[in-house]
Amino acid sequence: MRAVTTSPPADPVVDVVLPCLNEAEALPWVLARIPSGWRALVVDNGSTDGSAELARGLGATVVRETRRGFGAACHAGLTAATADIVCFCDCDASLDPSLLVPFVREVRDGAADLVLGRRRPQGRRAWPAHARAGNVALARMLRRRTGLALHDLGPLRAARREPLLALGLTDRRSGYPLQMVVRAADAGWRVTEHDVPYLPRTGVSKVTGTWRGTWQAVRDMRRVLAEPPVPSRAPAPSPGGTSS
Ligand SMILES: Nc1nc2c(ncn2[C@@H]2O[C@H](COP(=O)(O)OP(=O)(O)OP(=O)(O)O)[C@@H](O)[C@H]2O)c(=O)[nH]1
Ligand SMILES: [Mg+2]
Repeated sequence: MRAVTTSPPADPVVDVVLPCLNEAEALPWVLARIPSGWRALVVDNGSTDGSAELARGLGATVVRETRRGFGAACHAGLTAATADIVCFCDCDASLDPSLLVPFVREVRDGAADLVLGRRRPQGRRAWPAHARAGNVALARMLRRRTGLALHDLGPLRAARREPLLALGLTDRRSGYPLQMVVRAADAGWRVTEHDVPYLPRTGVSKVTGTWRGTWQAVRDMRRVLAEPPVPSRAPAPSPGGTSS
């Protein structure tokens, strides 16, 4: 495996937010796939397995977030980012961050405002059946709520930093990725979706592999879908209506 021992770029063109809770096993694989010139922002959410030290040693910038929750970690990364374009990727080696290169190009070229990866599971272990079924139902509700022809709420995504901050996202748990899409749609962003391979995660499953995690995620998502449209401080980053 390619070792990443360079220091983080001082003036990154892209920041990649990597929410991380005990992902020491996966970190070398993930960080080796960050495109050169981009900065890996590993948001350590209270890991006890040495993830933070390992990430730093592999050349990533480590942000600490003491409040638990996927959304808390993602939002801490977004707040710490400085690049014009910010990407998100899980830190469990289920998704290859190098696949973000065309996503970033699409945002930079002004062809889309938010680009999402539609997870295509590689093998049965990648996505438990109950999680897959839940995702299908959720995508249906999302299409009804936003009018966007989306099929997944994948964690691999890219958008411009300042408009993302202006969405004023408030969810700090599993509803964060859904709230991002709903508010972007309400603000008239063009949201696109592209297939990405979804690999069996490395390390211990925390959400979709457990009933408790799945149940909490469903509750968080329901709450977000029930929110009335929020008058947005975030106009579409570039001219144009929504498409997919
Ligand atoms: N679940 C969870 N994940 C967090 C948290 N903070 C950071 N993360 C990271 O967020 C990413 C997504 O979480 P995962 O546990 O992979 O969630 P998932 O992909 O839905 O389900 P599994 O891969 O089956 O656990 C991983 O990189 C986690 O390490 C947190 O408080 N809870
Ligand atoms: Mg995962």
